[in-house]
Amino acid sequence: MNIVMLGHSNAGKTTYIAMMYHLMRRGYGGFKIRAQDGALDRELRSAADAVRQGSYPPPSSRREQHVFRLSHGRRTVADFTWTDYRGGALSGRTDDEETSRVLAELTEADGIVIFVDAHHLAEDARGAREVRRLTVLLQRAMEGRTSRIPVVLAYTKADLLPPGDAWARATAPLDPLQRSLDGAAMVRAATVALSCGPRPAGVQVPVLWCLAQHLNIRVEDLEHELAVSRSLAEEAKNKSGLWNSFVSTLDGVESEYRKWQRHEQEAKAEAKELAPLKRPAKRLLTALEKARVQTAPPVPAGR
Ligand SMILES: Nc1nc2c(ncn2[C@@H]2O[C@H](COP(=O)(O)OP(=O)(O)O)[C@@H](O)[C@H]2O)c(=O)[nH]1
Ligand SMILES: [Mg+2]
Repeated sequence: MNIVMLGHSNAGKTTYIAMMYHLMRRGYGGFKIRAQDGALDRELRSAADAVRQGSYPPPSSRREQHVFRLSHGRRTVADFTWTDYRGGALSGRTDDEETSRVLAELTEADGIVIFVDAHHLAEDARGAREVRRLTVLLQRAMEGRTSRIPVVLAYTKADLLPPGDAWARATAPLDPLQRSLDGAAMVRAATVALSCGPRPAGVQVPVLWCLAQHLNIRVEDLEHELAVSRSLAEEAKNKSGLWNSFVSTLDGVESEYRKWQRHEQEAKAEAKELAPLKRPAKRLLTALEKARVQTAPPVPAGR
């Protein structure tokens, strides 16, 4: 599975990965995340140590893709990639090719985390213009989706926002995006306020929301597949019984029956593998909902 992280440069993406890794390496709700690659493990841990002391990573413009492993207890749940997408598609000077590339990436992703700099949005009127392009791109990508997807809208640098109406200024430009995410049939949306620094908050929500929802969606799809193949197998069997009285050769019908039976067996085997994770994933989503509400930006009146 692939989670795509999308946001303008300086939004806090690199910082987030380091902090997320630091916290998820210790675990949350029984789930843990580890990099199998030792060099990546060391790099992220030392970056996180620095961030926790208030020293942020230097800017970089590499397109990065990290491979992580999610586990629950001693069970490996899944390997996933975390893509730091920083194509020029978010800037005003973009061409059609770059736009199609980011649209394809978003359409194929299994989870999307959108990073917006809350402090910049609250303090600088230019921020609103910058996120408009993000909104349009995301709306287009969501229109093209045929399968369900978790999407997190993460407001970064929440620690820098003063009390008062700063949150209303920061969130107002993203109101159209928030509304369309909430209303999109294929999207399971969450909004979170993030602080990465000496006092981290909300950090586990983006990554775990994506992973737990993805697991949940897979379990639900499997249950549906199982029910469908079971009833089609049954139907094919009945049909063969009926045909039996008319024709003597039933090979074609029987193979139809066997085909659906095989589908059923396959779905059953995968469902059995996922079964022990069903409850932990549900519990995790409940815990995340609480963590999210505790850190969520105050919702402006009238929304
Ligand atoms: N106060 C505060 N500053 C942050 C936070 N996250 C990032 N920053 C600042 O934002 C800058 C850019 O962050 P970075 O992770 O490199 O952004 P990227 O370009 O999206 O990867 C950092 O150098 C920090 O100064 C945060 O949670 N709190
Ligand atoms: Mg970066």
